Amino acid sequence: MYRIKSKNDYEQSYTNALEAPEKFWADIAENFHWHKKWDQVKSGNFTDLDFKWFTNAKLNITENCLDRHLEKRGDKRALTFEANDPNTPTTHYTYKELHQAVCKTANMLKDLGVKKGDRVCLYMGMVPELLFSVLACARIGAIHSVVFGGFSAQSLADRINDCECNLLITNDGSYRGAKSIDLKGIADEALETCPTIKNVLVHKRIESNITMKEGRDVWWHDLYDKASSDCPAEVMDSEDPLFILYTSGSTGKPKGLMHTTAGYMVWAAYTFQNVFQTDEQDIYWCTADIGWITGHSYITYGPLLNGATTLMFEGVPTWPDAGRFWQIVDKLKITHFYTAPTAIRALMACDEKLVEAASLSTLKVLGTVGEPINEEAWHWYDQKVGKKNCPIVDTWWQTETGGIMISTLAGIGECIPTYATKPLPGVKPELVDEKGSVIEGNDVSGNLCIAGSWPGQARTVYGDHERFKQVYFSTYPGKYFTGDGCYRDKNGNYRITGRVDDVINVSGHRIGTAEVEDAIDTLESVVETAVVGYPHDIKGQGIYAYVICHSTPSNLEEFSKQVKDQVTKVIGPIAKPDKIQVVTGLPKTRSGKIMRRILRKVAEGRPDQLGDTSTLLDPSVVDDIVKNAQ
Ligand code: 7RM
Repeated sequence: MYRIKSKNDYEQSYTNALEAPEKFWADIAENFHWHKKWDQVKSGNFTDLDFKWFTNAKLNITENCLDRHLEKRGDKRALTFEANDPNTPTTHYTYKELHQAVCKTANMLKDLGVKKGDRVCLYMGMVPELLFSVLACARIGAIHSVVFGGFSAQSLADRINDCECNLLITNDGSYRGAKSIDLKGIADEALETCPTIKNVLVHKRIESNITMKEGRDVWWHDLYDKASSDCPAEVMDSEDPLFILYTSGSTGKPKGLMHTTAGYMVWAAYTFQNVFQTDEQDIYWCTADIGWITGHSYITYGPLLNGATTLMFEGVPTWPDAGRFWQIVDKLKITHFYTAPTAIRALMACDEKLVEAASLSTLKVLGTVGEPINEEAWHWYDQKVGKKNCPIVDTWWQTETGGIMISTLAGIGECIPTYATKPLPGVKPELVDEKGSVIEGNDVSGNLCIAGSWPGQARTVYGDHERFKQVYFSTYPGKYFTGDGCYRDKNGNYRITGRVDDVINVSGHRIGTAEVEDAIDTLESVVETAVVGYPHDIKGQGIYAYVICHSTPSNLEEFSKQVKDQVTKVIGPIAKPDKIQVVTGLPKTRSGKIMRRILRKVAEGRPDQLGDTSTLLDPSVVDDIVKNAQ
């Protein structure tokens, strides 16, 4: 097996992975089921951007998630589903049952004409059928592209069109707390501009009045009940694409990061096992949505590859009340709980009695992901949830990295509030200064880069390898640039300080300032927009938009609502600006670049720290901005 058991063991593994990576990763890969083993463990580099792992090996990831466990764990619970409504009975699927469900789903996809290499878009609520669909795609070699159910019709259409999906799987609607989301209605709107979609497979979750388009739309239950539960796995090459997942960056539209089969599998499995340290009887719960990378790697693939029991929760932390998470922990005897700082901060702001009413005695390990955790939230999590008795793993990673890169290993490493601490074996973090020089030694800060390839790394931006190169490998040639700032303390522990580019992290969701600006600019009354992030007590960062209008709006409140509605329409509610300021000009340099530093300081409420503004074309715009700050 590949479980690290002690601090010494970690140090030894780290050294081995550094000094003899081929042997190190081959030994780990031996634990999986292969139709054919690799010719070479690792090849390529960060200059030619042709890195590959386990070349020419043949496998199917779902055989490793499911079939491989049937003999030893066939009757063990693989998946538990907790519905939005607390009165709905919890459902469980054993490994045998999940295997059958995935095979049936895979056969449905085949009946609809889906073939190896085809792209399938999944726009669904957090229901078991979403997880079945993800694995069904992998079973037959189709590439899944999951789009978070909170995105707008336009965002969905952009993602479908970018990778030319031919099947969309959706729900009639989904439940989220007291609300329901009209997924099929939004999908119908999106599909008006998606010529490549041939069929829509609709799983019924809510009883809503939707229209089924003749010849295009089919009901899940009509096909599922008839589908055979026998579906041999497609034999895939190690570097065949497994999935595409869109994420925002500094510029332009979201990028479709592409992950391939073998490297991703090994990384998801290895990092899950070592960071969380689950035992056979444990019950693991990650509260993310499968629409994000965390839900791919740590609800779906990581836990199942290790034969763990994974919980999927449909609802939200604050409904019917803000004790829901804690009630679920007690009810389902959760041992490992993995959530985002934003959820912790939101629950921390609610009545303490709700968390105190729960026993939480089954918990062994807590985790956080998605954004920097502040000291106060860390201690609340440690005391109120962990009862000072559970290690907290602060896991730093990205959509691009496929799995956890820097984190404490539960029960093995040191837990330091606000620190991700140490890199996983195979990860070489480097701090780099503005000029691109590596900053050696400890007690230093810089831009976080990773020096060489690791198995779980995204291989490209779908359909745009040049953009992949430009975004991640051109700032510091020969290194992968993460976009994050980082501090390394005197003992070599890493603390991620946040994005250093034009990406805002709102409640753990990545939002590009350019995307929000483009959305607002589509309003006819708007000339130009500049968007920045500012510190927000619950969300981590809020969105602040400075907008220049053709003529000053007569009703500012109404105008703000228009702006918010437009962003919701173009991107989705997660990108809605919190503050909107109408301005007459933006602080631009002589070369026409917006000086965002100034806008950030004003948004932060620190107009006293603007610094040097002498290079501005018209420094007087700053006075106006400061005077009318929100
Ligand atoms: C897993 C995920 C990635 C960005 C990343 C960081 C931030 C994630 C942490 C964190 C501080 C953490 N993927 N981030 N984890 N910052 N501490 N433990 O979130 O692609 O959606 O976002 O999230 O800025 O670059 S992601």
